[in-house]
This record gives sequence, structure tokens and C-alpha cells, in this order.
Amino acid sequence: MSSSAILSAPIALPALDELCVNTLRFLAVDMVQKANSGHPGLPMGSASMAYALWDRSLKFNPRDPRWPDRDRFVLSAGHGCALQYALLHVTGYDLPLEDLKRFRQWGSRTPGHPEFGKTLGVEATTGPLGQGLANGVGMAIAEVALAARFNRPGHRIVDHYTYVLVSDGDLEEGISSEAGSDAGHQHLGKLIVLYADNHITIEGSTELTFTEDRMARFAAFGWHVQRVERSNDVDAVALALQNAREESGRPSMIAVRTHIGFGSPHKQDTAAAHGEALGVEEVRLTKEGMGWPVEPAFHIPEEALEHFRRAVARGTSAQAEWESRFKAYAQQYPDLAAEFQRVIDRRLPKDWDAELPTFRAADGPMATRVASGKVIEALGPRLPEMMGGSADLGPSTHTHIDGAGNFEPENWAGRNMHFGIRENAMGAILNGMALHRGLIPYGGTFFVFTDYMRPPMRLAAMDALPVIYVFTHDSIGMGEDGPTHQPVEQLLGLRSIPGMVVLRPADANETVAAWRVAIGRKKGPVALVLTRQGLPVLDLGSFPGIPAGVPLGGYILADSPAGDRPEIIFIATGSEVHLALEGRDRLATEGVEARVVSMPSTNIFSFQPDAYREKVLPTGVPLLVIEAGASLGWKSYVGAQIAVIGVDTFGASAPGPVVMQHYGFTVENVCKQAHAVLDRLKEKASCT
Ligand SMILES: Cc1ncc(C[n+]2csc(CCOP(=O)(O)OP(=O)(O)O)c2C)c(N)n1
Repeated sequence: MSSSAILSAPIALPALDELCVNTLRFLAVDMVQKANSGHPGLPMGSASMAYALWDRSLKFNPRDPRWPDRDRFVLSAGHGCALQYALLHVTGYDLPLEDLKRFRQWGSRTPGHPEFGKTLGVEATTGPLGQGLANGVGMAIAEVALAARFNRPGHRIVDHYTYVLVSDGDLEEGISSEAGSDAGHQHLGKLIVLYADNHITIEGSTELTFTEDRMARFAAFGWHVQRVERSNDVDAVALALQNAREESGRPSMIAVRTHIGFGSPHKQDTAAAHGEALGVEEVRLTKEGMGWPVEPAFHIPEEALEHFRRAVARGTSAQAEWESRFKAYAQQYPDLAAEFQRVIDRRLPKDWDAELPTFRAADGPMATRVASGKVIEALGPRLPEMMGGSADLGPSTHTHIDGAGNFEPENWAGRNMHFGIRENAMGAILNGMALHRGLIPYGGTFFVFTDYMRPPMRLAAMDALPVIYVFTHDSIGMGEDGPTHQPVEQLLGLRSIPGMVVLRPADANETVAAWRVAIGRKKGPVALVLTRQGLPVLDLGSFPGIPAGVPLGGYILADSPAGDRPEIIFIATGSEVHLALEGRDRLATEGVEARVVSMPSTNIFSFQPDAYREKVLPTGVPLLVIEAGASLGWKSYVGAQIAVIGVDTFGASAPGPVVMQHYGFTVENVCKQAHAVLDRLKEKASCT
């Protein structure tokens, strides 16, 4: 273990530093007080260490918050965002004081937790504790991966740090161990974490719950760890940051002993400072105690502002210096420079899809996970920005890119990632990679284990991040592993996340089309839900509508045999589409006209124009939905004239086909249910 305590002199901050730290502190206090909502404690305690970072270390340009080689800063303890907004304002980002005065109000750029895309300079949406730390790991991975790909001797065009500010809650969450372990293993030396070690959470002292030696824990993960005993010693924090930057082989954690609610006479070091406004009287006492004018609120001393605003000149010149280096690089390596710009802009290369396969029925059945693996193999060489892997299920999820090497400390140019059995961190790392830009990140696991990664998936959707998920073993059809491994409610769950596109392709060719949708989606995540078991291939000769139909979410795969208005429509997804086709043929022999609509993505279909949806699902025609998942979403989705063959209990352990049969996924049951719907309607008609 490498741990060193930075011994600091008694706190006697130079006057200007003190003024600047207090400016941040009291802006945060006033924001929370005015909103009468929010978290003043963490900003008050952490203002000095944040100042040390932003004033002495962080490379950023307030005038161009998207400059590719800026350092990244993630406030993992998102509840402390008043501090971040104060920093953004004083250093000159486009965040007027007016927005600080409208903290947590409708339409302001200062929401209750930092939201990526809402506030320039906010690099990630944070608030769900632990996620931001793992986002930072993803950003640091992206940095070394892009550096390995693009830097050349004498040309370091990718060369920045990732800083994360965490609180106790971040480190209590399990994801911190998942991500911390991964970061240590990968030797991410340019990841630097500041820990606001204030000993307080909502219910009181950390003595209640959190007594392990946190630094020993991170040292065991392979991190370089330091302690700063007094937070208000800006120089000590700055020195620790410098040590951390010099430590190139290991990520760094700097625990700073901060005091929640610092300066508040009645609330410092108590949970009362955590999550509510101090109160008018306590604000007055705190300001008076620290020699700060009680009025006006939102006071920013000119001297402090002038000092903070030097960040603009500093950032502009750092960026200009990088741009001139990039120019020299572009002269020597024009193709690489253009390629760098392309991946940062998220533009796809010409012919990226030239080698996508087409599958034929004659080749025999194929699991959609296998088809997906072949797509990944075909895309790998054409899309060098694709980088991903699996949570220790690579051989099952078929997520490997042949010939692309493993991403590991000895080979950061490798594109196959081994996330370990860490789904939550995998999701958040993928988010960090996407937030960084320059990569198309993807990750896979069994569909049922999305339960372990819903928090980052939800954030990926919220942040409109182009992350691709490869989820296999998609239903009770996966068989023998039994109910613990058979997803039932997960489809409904993911579909209900706003902005999440879920695609459950019916065969190998729909899988190709689904991947096209996924790669083409620049704003928002896509979950591909794939089978373990082999499925017949829907030959494009017989089903030419697949390539154009899948991007519409749902389409007529096979119309009623007479091509007339169908008497009933089967809507099916994934493996159940084949059952629908069989049912349609069987019903035809009984004189019933059925149409089969394949609906790989209910989300995408729901966004199609009414006229198209009406064409596919004409009003008044009864529906039978066949999907091996919870029926709930379908019932509300398509209305009353409907039956659903779904799965509303957990699954069972048996060979897949047997389970499917017991749960009613048979041609006999499809026909029986179709007749039942039709009979019901006839009965209804005769009653009216
Ligand atoms: C995953 C998650 N669980 C619970 C919460 C609610 N929450 C917000 S802050 C917090 C704990 C605060 O303690 P700490 O992290 O030490 O922050 P500080 O008290 O220093 O502000 C909790 C439980 C959350 N934001 N995220």
C-alpha cells in the first residue's frame, strides 16, 4: 500500500484564496437558501478543495466547454451541485448569476442535480451516488484508448486528466468497488479522485455504517492514495493533486478531511447541514462568523471574480496551444487527424456497413446472439471506434471483435474489454466512454442481469448517450438455467425508460437491421435483446420487408394470405415471430385470415406517423400479441380488442422448448387464442 499523509501548515489561507473559497461557499449557501431546497453542507465543506482543483490543476476553457483535450471533471456527489454551478459561473462559463438565483426552479440551467446537456460544463448527469465515479473510470478509459490510437511520437494530442469529486455515499455504493477495482487493474494513472471525507451522511455519522479503512480498500485495488487532514489548506490539496498527476501508473484517491456545513455555528459537522437550507438566521450567523457581508445575497467580491475569470485567458491559451499542436500533427498525419475529428464528431465513415452479412434460410437455424456476433465481427474493422465487451459472458454474448486485441494495461489500443462480473460499473463505464466522445461503446450480459445495470441505463437514456447493449438469453426460451436466469419483466422495464430504444429481432436478418439502427442512433442508447436458442432464418427472398421494416419498429412481415383486410393480426417479437408465422399458416387452413406484424421495437413503432401505424394495425382488427415476457405493457399499448400470450409469472427450469410449450407458446395455443378473440368479438357484436 502506498499512502502518504500530506502534512499541512495551520490553515492561514492567503487572503485572495480565502476570498475565492468563501465566494464559492456563500454562493452555494445563498442558492440553497433562496430555493429553500438543496444541499449546502457538501459545498461549504468542499469549496476549498474544489477551488484548489479548479484554480491550480484543472485544464478547461469556459469559452469552449467541448474542447476535446480538456480535463474532465465529474461531480459524482451530484447533490452538491450548487458548488459546481458556482464554479461554472465564476470561472466564466455561460451560466449567468440569474441562473444561480433560480437554482432548482422551472426552466433554469441549475437543476437539483447536475444534468448533462442542460448546463454547459457539466460533463455527466450525477445524483445517483456512485455512478459519477464509474463514469470517470469510463472517461479515463476513453482517454487512454484514444491516446493509444491517435498519439504519435512527439505528438500527444490526447493528453488530459479525469477528476472526480466523491462523497461518502459514492464510496459506500457497491459500484465504487466495481469501478475502483477495474480502474486499479487497468492502471488508469490519469484518473484522480478527490474524496470529501466529512464523516457525515443523511442519517448521521459514518460511524453508523461506514467504518472500514477506505483508503486501504482503494490501495488494495491498486490505487495511489493520499490523505489531506485539513480541507481548507488549499496548498496541501494542490500538492496532493500534483503528486497524483505525477503518479502515472495508478489511479489516485485523495481523501480530504472536510467538514460538512463548514462555518455554520450550529450545523457544521452535523447531518442537519446535508440536505436542507441552513435557514435565514443560520445563514446570517455563518456569514457574520466568517466576516462575509450578510447582504446582498449572491455577493461576489470583484477581486475574487477577477481572479476566477483568469480561467478564461488560461483556458483559451491552453486550447490555442493544443490547437497549434494539433495543426502540426495534422500536417504530419493528415489521415489520422481527419479520423480523430470524425470520431469526436460521431460521424460514421463511408461504407461502414459494406460488410454486413445477409443470412439465408438454407444455412439453417441461428440464434440471434450468434448473428449479432457476426455483425460485430463485420463492423469491427470498419468502425475502429467500436469498443466494448461483456461482463464476463463474452463467449455467450458473442461480443468479441476478432483481431482487435484486449484492452489491458499493456495494450490500451485493444478494443475488447473485459469488464469482469460488474454489470453496474460496466453500464456506467460505457456512459463515461460515450460522454467523453470518440468511441462507440457497447457492452453485453444476460438480459436478466440488466436488473444490475438499470441505474446507468436510465442515465444513458437521460443523457441521450449512444451506448449499445447486447443482451442475450432473452426469455424463458433460454431454458435450463431456470427462473433466476429467465427474464420476464425486463422487456417491459426497459421499454418504459424514456429514450431507451429496445430492439428484439426475430432472426439473423432482423438482427443485422437492428444493429444498423443501433449504429445509426447518435442520440440515445439501444438495447439489443437476443436469443440464446437457434431460430429459423427469415430469408430476405421471402421476407423482403425486413431491412426497411425493422427501422420502423414494427411492420407487416407476412400479410393475410388473401392479402385482404385480415380478420386478426398477430403482433410478435423476437423468437415468437416464428410461432406467429406458423399460426397464420395453420389458421389459413381453417379459413381464418391472419396477418403477422413483427415488432422488434415498440418504442420506435410508437413514434411512427398515425397513418403508418393505422396501415400496420388497422383500427378494429383484433390483435393477438405473442411475446415471452410480461403482458402488462401490451394490454395498455394496443387497447381492448386484444389477447396476449405472455409470461406473467417467473419462468421454470427445463429445456427451453419445453418451457415455451408449458407457457403456451405453441401453434395450437396461438390458434386457440386467436379463435377466442374472434369468438368474443362476434359475441359482442351479436349483443349490440
Ligand atoms: C444511489 C443513491 N442512493 C441514495 C441517494 C440519496 N442520497 C443523497 S445524498 C445521500 C448521502 C449523503 O451522504 P454523503 O455522500 O456523505 O454526502 P454529504 O452528507 O457529505 O453531503 C443519500 C443517501 C442517492 N442520491 N443515490
